[in-house]
Amino acid sequence: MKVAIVGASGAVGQEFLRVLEERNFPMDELVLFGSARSAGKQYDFKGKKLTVKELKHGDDFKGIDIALTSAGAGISKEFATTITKHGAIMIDNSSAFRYDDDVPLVVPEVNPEDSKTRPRNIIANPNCSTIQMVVALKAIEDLSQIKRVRVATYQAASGAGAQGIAELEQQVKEVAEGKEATVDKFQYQLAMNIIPHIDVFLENDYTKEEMKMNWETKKIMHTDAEVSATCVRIPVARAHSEAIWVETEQPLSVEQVKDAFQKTEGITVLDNPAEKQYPMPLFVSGKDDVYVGRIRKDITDPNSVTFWCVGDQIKKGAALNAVQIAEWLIREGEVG
Ligand code: 11C
Repeated sequence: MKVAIVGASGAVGQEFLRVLEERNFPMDELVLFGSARSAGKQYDFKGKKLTVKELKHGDDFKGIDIALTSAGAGISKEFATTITKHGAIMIDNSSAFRYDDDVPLVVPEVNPEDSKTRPRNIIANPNCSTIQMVVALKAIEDLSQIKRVRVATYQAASGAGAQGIAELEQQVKEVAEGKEATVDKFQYQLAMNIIPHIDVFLENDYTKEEMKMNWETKKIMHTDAEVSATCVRIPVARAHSEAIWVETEQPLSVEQVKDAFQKTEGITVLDNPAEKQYPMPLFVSGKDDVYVGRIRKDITDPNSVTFWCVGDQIKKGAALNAVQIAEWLIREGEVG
C-alpha cells in the first residue's frame, strides 16, 4: 500500500500526517507532494524525515494506491487526471468535485457504500461543517425520517487554513496590545468579533458555505430534506460548533435521540447541564469524535428536537474523514 499526500504543508496536509501515524494506517510507503514553495520541506513521520516533492504533471503517481489531496479546488481540478491515471484513488478534500454526479461524496458513518461507485477514481470529502452535522443527523434519520433542518454554525478560524489560525492569533496579540488588528484572510477583524459571512454570497442571499450544507446533506444522506443554515465565523482556533434544529416525520423523545447518539460510532454525548457538561470547542479540539449535548425538545414544534454539536474542523471535518474513507476501502477490499 502506497499513499500520497498532496498539499502536505497545509493545515489539513499536516493533519493527514498526524492522523495516519496516530491510527497506524496500514501502508508501506508515504509520499508527500506540495507546491514549488513547499518542495524540499521535511516532515517527521514515524521517526523518519519525509521530503516534499513538487507536484508536477507526469508519472509520479504510478504505483500510488491512495492519494489524499488538500491543496485547493483549482489544484485538484488541474491534477486529478495526473493523480488518478495510473489507478490511484483520489480522496479529495476540496470542493472541486463534490457536486459531480459521478463523484461520491462520503462520510463513512453515513454512506460508506457510495465509495464503491467511483467511475473517475475520485471520492470527495465533504465540507467540514456538513460532516459533523450529518454524523449526528444520520442517528436521527434512523429513528424517523428528517423533514427539515435548521442550523446556525459557529466556525473556527482553521476553516481558513493555517493562515486563518495564524491571523486570529496575531489579532488577539495586537488587540491586547491596543494596536490595530491586521486583517487579511477574513473580511473583518475576527478577534473580539464574529463575522456572519463565510465564502461568497449567492443569488438567494445565502452564502456558498450555507448552501454547501444544504447541497451536501442531500447528496450524502440521499434525502430531499432542506437544510437552512446561517454560517458564522467566531474567534476560536480549530473546532466548529453548531446549533441544530431537526424536524422529523414522527415526534421523537429526548431519550430516544440521546440513546441513538450514544449508540452511534463516532459520536460522544456530553449532556449533563446540571454539572455544566456540554461540548465546547476548547475541549473538542484534537478529538476524533463529533460531540453532542444540550439535547432537548424544540418548544416551538412537537416534531422537532434541537441540540448542540461540536467537531474538530481539521480532524473529523477534513483529514480524519478522508483517512476513514481510505480505511473503509481497504477493509472492503476496494484497494490494495
Ligand atoms: C470554513 N468550511 O470553515 C470552511 C472551510 O469547502 O472544504 C472548508 C471549505 C470547503 O471556512
